[in-house]
Amino acid sequence: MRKQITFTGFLILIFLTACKPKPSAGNNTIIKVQIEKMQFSPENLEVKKGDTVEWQNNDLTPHTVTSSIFGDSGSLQSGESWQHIFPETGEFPYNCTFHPNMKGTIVVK
Ligand SMILES: [Cu+2]
Repeated sequence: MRKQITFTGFLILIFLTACKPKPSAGNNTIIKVQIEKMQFSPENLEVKKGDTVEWQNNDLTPHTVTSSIFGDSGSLQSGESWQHIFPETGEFPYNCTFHPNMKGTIVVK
């Protein structure tokens, strides 16, 4: 009898573990920044905590999305895109390493 209860408990535990939602830093909202004509558009973007920002390079030349705070996309070729999730509030400036005058800021509220 005791053995059976333990086995039932074991099955319940497996069931609960399988049903547990997977932890995720993001909230599945994606906001796009277009890279066009040597500019980030919009240059200043306000998003909510947990949002994902996706940069899309619509220029023919490669660009980067580079920040000392949140990371570096590496070289984005024409048509390529890069995503980053912003789990914390704050102001996050970035630029393009190939064109230092290309600048943008993500404000996370
Ligand atoms: Cu650039």
